Amino acid sequence: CESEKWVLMVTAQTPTNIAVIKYWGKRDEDLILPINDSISVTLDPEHLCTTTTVAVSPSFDQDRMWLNGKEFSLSGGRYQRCLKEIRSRASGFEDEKKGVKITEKDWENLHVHISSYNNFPTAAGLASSAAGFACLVFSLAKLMNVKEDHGRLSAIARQGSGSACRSLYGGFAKWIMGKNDDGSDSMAVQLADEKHWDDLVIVIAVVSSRQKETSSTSGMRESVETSKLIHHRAKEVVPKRIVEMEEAIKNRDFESFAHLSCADSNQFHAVCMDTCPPIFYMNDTSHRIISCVEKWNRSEASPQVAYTFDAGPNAVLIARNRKAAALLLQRLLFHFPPRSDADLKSYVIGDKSI
Ligand code: 2P0
Repeated sequence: CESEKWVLMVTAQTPTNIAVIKYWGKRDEDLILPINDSISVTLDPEHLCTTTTVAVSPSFDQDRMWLNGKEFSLSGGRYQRCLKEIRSRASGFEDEKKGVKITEKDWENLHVHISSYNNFPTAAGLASSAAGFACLVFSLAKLMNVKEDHGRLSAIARQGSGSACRSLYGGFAKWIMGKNDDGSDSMAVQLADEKHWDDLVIVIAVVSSRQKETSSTSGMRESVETSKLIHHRAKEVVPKRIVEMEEAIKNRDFESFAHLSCADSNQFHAVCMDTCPPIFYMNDTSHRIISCVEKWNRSEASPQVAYTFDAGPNAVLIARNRKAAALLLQRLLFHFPPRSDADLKSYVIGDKSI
């Protein structure tokens, strides 16, 4: 490095994604290799996204990270693995005007500072490692001039958090579980871009902002160890659903999309119940939302809204179009009247136009 006075910076923004065919269960905990494929929809960047700035300078004496302005330890294995994978693929960089020259070898001794912000309250129970790791890997790859495609980068983000690999893409993404023991073929691909099915409106109803009692990582470990249903699901059910869901997305077939999303969410929660001891992510309000949507869908000629619940009680509701979304909000406000202004703010609308 010719000069000691420079700082190079890259900023990137990555939205979170919501699985409609769920990832639950690993076959390798260290490499984060799943037992089944999964499919997700990525939210608009304006909502539930992470913005990360990464910087490198010869004057930095160690790798450091800040999350929402607070320093955060980078010592965890998942962060270390992502940093190592990106560093090992770094290329040289030169900017004559700025007097910056970094050779491939220099990256081994240069340290990074990482600052990451979520545009949603971390306490809202929606904090997602998916957007965080996807953004970290993408911004570091840009900073270090890594010449890999999105698929390879997704395989690195996967080692931070499984669901993160799907957030490298907008629109719809599929995480292919892969067959190799080293994880080299376990990566995400884009099924359709964000323009393909832009009628859909995603409404997130925050049922509880409390931190979940069982983390996804330990929950899925316990399911793999104790549930019989999870193995039947991974082998017999999900492979067929993946094919059907890809077809539904390709054809913008909302009826099949809604049927598959709801069924898959319900089976994922059935697996949680089949775990010993059972894991309860949904609560009574979640169940009431399901009943409300099911009843409404059955009263119409075809479904208006799909629901899906992750490892928590919050409802992710996917309306077939803006009209259905407006009716959905009316119904939610009628059945679950807000008790305060704070409650009203909890209706997060995943579409800037409504
Ligand atoms: C998913 N979830 O497909 C599923 C559905 C929750 C329910 O991915 O251990 O935070 O970091 O790989 O990705 C949550 O699990 O777990 C998750 P790790 P992750 O979105």
